[in-house]
Amino acid sequence: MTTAGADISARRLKAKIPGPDTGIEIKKSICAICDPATQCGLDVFVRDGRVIKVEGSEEHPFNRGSLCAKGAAHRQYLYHPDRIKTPLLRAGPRGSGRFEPVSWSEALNLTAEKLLQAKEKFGPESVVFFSGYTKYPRPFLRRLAHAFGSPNYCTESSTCNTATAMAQKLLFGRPGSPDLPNSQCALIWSCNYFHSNHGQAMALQRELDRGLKMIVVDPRLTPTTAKASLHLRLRPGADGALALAMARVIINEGLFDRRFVEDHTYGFREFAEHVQDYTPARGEELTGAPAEKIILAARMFAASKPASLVYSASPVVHNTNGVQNYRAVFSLLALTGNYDVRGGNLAKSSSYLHVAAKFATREREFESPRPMSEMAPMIGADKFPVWAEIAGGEAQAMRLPDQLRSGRPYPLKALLGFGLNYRMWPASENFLESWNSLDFVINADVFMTDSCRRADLVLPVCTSLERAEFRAYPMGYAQLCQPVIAPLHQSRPDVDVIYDLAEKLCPDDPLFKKGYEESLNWILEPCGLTVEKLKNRPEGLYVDNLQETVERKYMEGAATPSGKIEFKSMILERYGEKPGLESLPAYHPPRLSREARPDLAAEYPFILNTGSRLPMFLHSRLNHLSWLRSLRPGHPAVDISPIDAERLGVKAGDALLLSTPAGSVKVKANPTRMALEGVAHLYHGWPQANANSLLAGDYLDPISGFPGYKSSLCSLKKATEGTEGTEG
Ligand SMILES: Nc1nc2c(c(=O)[nH]1)N[C@H]1C(S)=C(S)[C@@H](COP(=O)(O)OP(=O)(O)OC[C@H]3O[C@@H](n4cnc5c(=O)[nH]c(N)nc54)[C@H](O)[C@@H]3O)O[C@H]1N2
Ligand SMILES: Nc1nc2c(c(=O)[nH]1)N[C@H]1C(S)=C(S)[C@@H](COP(=O)(O)OP(=O)(O)OC[C@H]3O[C@@H](n4cnc5c(=O)[nH]c(N)nc54)[C@H](O)[C@@H]3O)O[C@H]1N2
Ligand SMILES: [Mo]
Repeated sequence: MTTAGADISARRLKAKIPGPDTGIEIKKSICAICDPATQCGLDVFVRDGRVIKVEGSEEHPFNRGSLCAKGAAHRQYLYHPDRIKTPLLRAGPRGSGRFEPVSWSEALNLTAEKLLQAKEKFGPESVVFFSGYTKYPRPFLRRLAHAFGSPNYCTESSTCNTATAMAQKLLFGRPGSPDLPNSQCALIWSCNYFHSNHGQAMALQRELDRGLKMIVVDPRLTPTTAKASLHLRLRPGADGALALAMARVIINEGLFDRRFVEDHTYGFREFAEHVQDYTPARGEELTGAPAEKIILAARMFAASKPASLVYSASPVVHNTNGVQNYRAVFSLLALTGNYDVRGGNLAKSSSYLHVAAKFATREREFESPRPMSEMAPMIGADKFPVWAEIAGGEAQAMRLPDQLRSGRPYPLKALLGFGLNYRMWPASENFLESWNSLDFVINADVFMTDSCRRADLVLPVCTSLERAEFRAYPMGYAQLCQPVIAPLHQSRPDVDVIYDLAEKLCPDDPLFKKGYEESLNWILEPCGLTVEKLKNRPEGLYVDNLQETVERKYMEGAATPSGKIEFKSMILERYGEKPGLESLPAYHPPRLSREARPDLAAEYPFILNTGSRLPMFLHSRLNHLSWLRSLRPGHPAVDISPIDAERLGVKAGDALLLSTPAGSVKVKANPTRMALEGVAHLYHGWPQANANSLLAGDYLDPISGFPGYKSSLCSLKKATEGTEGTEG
């Protein structure tokens, strides 16, 4: 090469331009830092087996070239010094943090030995299989648990999405998703895509540009509320009261779809009576949203045809009356005949990992090799029978601490976790303490987390850039990414660990015997995709032969006991109208609220609301990255309204002691107009200020078992030198 040529190449290298001269290659992958409805296509720039840059893939239909701050921090995530480098076996007392490296074969043999020992002595149900927020290994982990004979496969979905699906199942029999491109008006009930899902945010923005009207229900001011035609600003947890007040306007003003209600619903008369208590004035009193706005919103929603409901996996159901509240909200779709119609919410079946991608797979059959009836009752079946009946065959992990402590209805002896984060549980420290009754705890994670430090055996797994994983996208797109670099250190993909364990735990399982790729081929057979086809298109492909959208499937009978859409749930009728389990969507204020506990409200005058998404963090998994921390300096912080800050006499960055009856943490004040007066918003996932140490372990919704993360009571006091929270 000439000197000039070498000079140009050096400049091209510095600019990270791919080509033979620079040795930089672009490889296709996906960003699995978020999961799974939020995964962006990635162009990964690789040189000498090292990732030197990441960009969003232009051609990817989900993110169309864009990438959020989290994805852009990929290199720091991948190469972080806290990555677990080898399997580690505890070498001191549990929790001492002393470990010694062991080989993978030792680690897997020991895991199998301990799990089989527990099975032999206490039955297969004594082994718990858990997956944290990571979704891609789930069908394989669930099959492993059930093939082993344990009904105790559980996941982070004990706090996310399942309760929202349950609310819809009780009402419609089958969940649906908003069909925004054909909608005139979207009622966005607690969703802030602009912070939680930038791919969906771009899609929503396209519809707003087209002229979609948007009503947003949210306690805070957010980028979504800023774009709304109407914003209903309610107190957290008051959703049911607001929805019932809107339903009353729609019914009493005759704005409902009479034909649809008469022909296809059950319990309308009782529902219409039930809502009469919720006058607009009472709605205002119970929720804080002005009566005239409640009337306006109801009229606007009912008058727009078709109209859809954008809902979330979490905030509404993170309340102690969450499922009932969302049932009341979804009833608005039923009242207005906007269920399972174009432009309303279309009932769809999930293709893979809860994504309705319009192609058929055998995921369900794969993950359930044995009927639940052949196994012991799952964890939580005693306390949350509705969950056990309709949640889809996962154990309710929020009951794990109690069953560990009591050994009832049967003892639990071993826990195999993939990305288990103990701070996800309310009363997190109590959950940790309950591990004392376990003979063996294994946790597989990317990073050496505090949960790993409490385990007996730690397994290093790799990130999406180092593994092959299959993803489905709602636009009928599918992708099987391939590793763009070899797994770092001795880390391995979760699924490889699962398949190796299957060889030892259920050696006769016909699909495990065939391996991961053949299993995928089996799962994908109905839609004609094969691993080979997918490998040839690492950037992903549109699937042929998508299923046609069929509307009004309820005409042939809804998947409910009555065969109709149920304002009054026949499933819940069987539970004897117990408080919280009423067959009509009853409203109960949050169990810890001024309304329910006036005795506590004087000492704890603020509403505590935890976990509203911040664009640069994701639960517990990114707060150790300095690039992302620099985007919100001074964190962990509590967001409060400037009015409250003034009353408390604090400025941005001042220390505050945030206390509840369950615990206290020290945080910085962050006065912001986004926060509603009287509400303290705290992000979750921080070791130094764990939001979930502030809640009691039984602060759960009686239908779903979901924790009331979004509404309880707290106090805020300016902290002086030496003030300490109770959780480190
Ligand atoms: N207070 C409060 N608590 C909440 C919420 C809230 O709003 N407020 N939200 C709830 C909701 S909706 C959710 S979804 C949960 C999420 O709860 P968590 O499961 O706690 O989520 P993360 O912290 O993202 O991930 C857990 C672990 O997975 C590890 N991990 C990352 N990638 C992989 C991988 O590929 N394989 C394996 N094996 N491990 C991996 C991470 O390093 C991390 O240690 O939190 C719930 N908790
Ligand atoms: N950056 C980032 N993105 C994420 C995540 C993350 O941790 N970080 N987590 C992912 C996961 S697991 C989930 S489940 C989704 C959640 O996704 P979203 O639901 O879109 O996000 P949130 O910020 O949790 O909640 C949306 C809005 O609900 C409001 N809200 C809070 N409490 C209540 C309430 O009681 N009633 C009503 N009506 N509204 C309330 C909040 O003010 C917030 O603006 O985000 C996903 N995306
Ligand atoms: Mo979630």
